[in-house]
Amino acid sequence: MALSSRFSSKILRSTCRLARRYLCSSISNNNVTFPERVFSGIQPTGIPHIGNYFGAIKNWVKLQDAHENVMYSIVDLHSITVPQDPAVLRENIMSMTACLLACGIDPDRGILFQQSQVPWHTELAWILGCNCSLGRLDHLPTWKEKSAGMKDAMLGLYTYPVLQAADILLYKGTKVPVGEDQTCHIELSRALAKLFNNRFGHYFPQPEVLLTEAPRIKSLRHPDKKMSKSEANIKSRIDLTDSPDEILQKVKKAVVDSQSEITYDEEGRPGLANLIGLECAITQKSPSQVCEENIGVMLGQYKVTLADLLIAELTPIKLEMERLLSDRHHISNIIEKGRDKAMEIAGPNIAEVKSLVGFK
Ligand code: AQP
Repeated sequence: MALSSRFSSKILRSTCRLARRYLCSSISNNNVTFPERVFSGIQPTGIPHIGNYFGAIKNWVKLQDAHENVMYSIVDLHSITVPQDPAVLRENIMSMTACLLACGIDPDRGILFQQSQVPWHTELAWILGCNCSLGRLDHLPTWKEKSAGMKDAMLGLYTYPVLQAADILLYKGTKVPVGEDQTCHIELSRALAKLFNNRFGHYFPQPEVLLTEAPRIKSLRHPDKKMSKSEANIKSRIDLTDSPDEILQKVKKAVVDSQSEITYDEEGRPGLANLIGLECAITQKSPSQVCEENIGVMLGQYKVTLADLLIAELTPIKLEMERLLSDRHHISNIIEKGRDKAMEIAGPNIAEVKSLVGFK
């Protein structure tokens, strides 16, 4: 009898707990609308190139005007999914911060912070990872591409999309500006948010992709591949710190076909299409407009005009970056303030997540 009454009161308690959880989740389902928050990140794996700039950073600056809550993270935890030299990584974090500031990211209007300084990204990644089947990660193209040439690919490289989901969800990010190649990762973030919500109560928003309009900038040496910080050949990319002469030389040497007139054909003439895409990214013209304006212009001459446009766009950024990097103390202060602001949002969120999971 005593046993059965203890048993029934235990059932009653757990039923109440379930009912409370259900009521809470249904209240949040019905009444909680998630405030809009834009979240994105960039890896400190080197000096940003014009692909990062036109594909992401320039758009981030615009988003500051259009949205009230924006958060941009220097995602150093992601960068160690491939080996990094500690001294170089330290330097890259400084230069990436300077670069974002020089491009126009304003730490007073949004939050600019270093991912590893907020310890809860990895904590939430673990919690989300415990709800994520291997099958969800196996097919992701970035994993397939990056691990393809590796003898022993590392676990971090495989699970980094889960960390990316944690980055966004830790702040209840609702809008994620990314290039098309990243959309499957945001899909994963949505799936992991849903799995968590179904199991523990409606807590996370479903983050949405904010597709960047800018084209994928291709390598200047291999126009079939995207421009990348980690490509060994520095002639394959134009870094934001390149001098005017370096820019001119790299554009002049960009791989194109042997025809000399200016026409736009992404598949047939990928090298030239990439260069025209760059002009469009700077001037907001359409490829057909660029071709019309360049009837009768020879390719060599077109390359020089494009280099001039790039030099005019990038030189003020380079100079501002140099100015900022001459006062490292100021940059460290900005990183510290960013951490504090990020922790103010992330702290209560991770506490609630832990409570929902049953850690407290
Ligand atoms: N070539 C590109 N064209 C357009 N957008 C690009 N992005 C990167 N390359 C191009 C966009 O830049 C943002 C930050 O990227 P990231 O540094 O976090 O990682 P990534 O995409 O892997 O860039 P990299 O340069 O290729 O770095 P590594 O070599 O370290 O992997 C993202 O929004 C990305 O879409």
